[in-house]
Amino acid sequence: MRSQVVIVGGGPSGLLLGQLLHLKGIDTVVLERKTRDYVLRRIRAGILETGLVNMMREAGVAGRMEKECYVHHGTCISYENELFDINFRELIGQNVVVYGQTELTHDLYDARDATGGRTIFEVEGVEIHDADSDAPYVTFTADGRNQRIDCDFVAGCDGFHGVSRQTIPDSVRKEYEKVFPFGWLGILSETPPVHDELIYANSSRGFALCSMRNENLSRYYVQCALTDKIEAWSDEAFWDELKRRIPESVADRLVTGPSIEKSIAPLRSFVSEPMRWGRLFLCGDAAHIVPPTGAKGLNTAASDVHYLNDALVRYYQDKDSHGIETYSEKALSRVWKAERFSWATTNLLHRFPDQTDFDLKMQRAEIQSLHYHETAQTWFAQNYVGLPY
Ligand code: RFL
Ligand code: PHB
Repeated sequence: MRSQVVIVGGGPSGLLLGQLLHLKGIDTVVLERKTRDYVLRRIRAGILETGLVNMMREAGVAGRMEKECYVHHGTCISYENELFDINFRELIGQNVVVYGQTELTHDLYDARDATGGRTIFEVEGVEIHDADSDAPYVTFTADGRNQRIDCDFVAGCDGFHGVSRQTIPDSVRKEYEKVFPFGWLGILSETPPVHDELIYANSSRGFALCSMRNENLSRYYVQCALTDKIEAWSDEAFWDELKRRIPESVADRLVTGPSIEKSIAPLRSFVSEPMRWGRLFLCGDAAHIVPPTGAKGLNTAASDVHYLNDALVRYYQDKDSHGIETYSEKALSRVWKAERFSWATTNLLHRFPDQTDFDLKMQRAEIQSLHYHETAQTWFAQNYVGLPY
């Protein structure tokens, strides 16, 4: 088999790239380790930056999103009972939208089906060969057969646990990592959201987040210990803990109900450099991870897709390889800014096991600065809605 671009990973990065390339007449095959249902069952991101919304439009897959998304003009932060709003519209004239990653991935799979894009599910043993030559190829097993696809380029969109990053030799690759000493316990429940904007809460019992998917689907998180087991968290224990971490006025109107999904995610910051090795490009979680506090994971994956799509289109349409040569540098420049924002918001809003009284005073002062200083709010707003590509 032959394809111009082999995309390893059928998550949002791989699918969005495939769709954008298809519109420019560039042929792709997507290789996905899981089934489509499995990919669509993963509950992940909920907040999209304008840049990603615009890319969905450019890819011709924004129809349902335009109808069903919720525009948020700001977000709320709380510290114990103090609650304040950071109004993006007033500060910088921009917004974000609430539209689940599950829905976005669904739309991208539907579009891929409609355009006849080739996707091979349940592939095993993917290996990327000769990525540092002019003739790379990918081997894998699917339907019980060993298969090979020859290609011009490989896009490694296979997430943090994928094979693409590991294909880059240790002598070339450098990884930067910070593991936070806590996780997020998240639940999804068919209840109305407690507020019309998200609430990021810092409390003496730890961080909490009130988020949502639609008017009868809420997503809530509480900071938890890395040793916590999901079975030990009953729904009742979750709701009790959440109520204690958000302002009383908010807790009083919280509607609780049975969880329809419950999971624990560890928090880490991670970047692997470079993001290109010969004809292999890393995109999204394959190259970097952010703690979810800044809502940057999917959005940063999207900015990688933007740079890579641009590079490949210039290569095929204009025989110009400048975009390819500068992909890693351009993508990483934006990645590190998203890393910084996610790391800073994580430090600002969580309680750390070794935090001293001094550290707590610093955190408090920083939250007050965000509450009362327009410059601090503007910085937050610019980063939250997403820095320009
Ligand atoms: P994905 O989504 O992990 O997709 C990678 C795909 O590759 C497949 N794969 C392989 N396929 C073939 N061969 C192999 N060897 C393979 N190995 C893996 C996998 O099965 C999978 O289908 O990476 P991608 O596409 O780069 O997308 C990244 C986003 O999923 C991620 O950054 C976000 O979900 C992060 N994130 C958030 N991002 C935001 O921008 N806003 C948010 O509000 C937000 N909230 C979140 C989040 C992530 C969370 N968790 C659980 C980590 C909230 C949470 C709780
Ligand atoms: C979510 O709704 O899942 C969500 C929203 C904002 C975040 C992280 C996760 O910062």
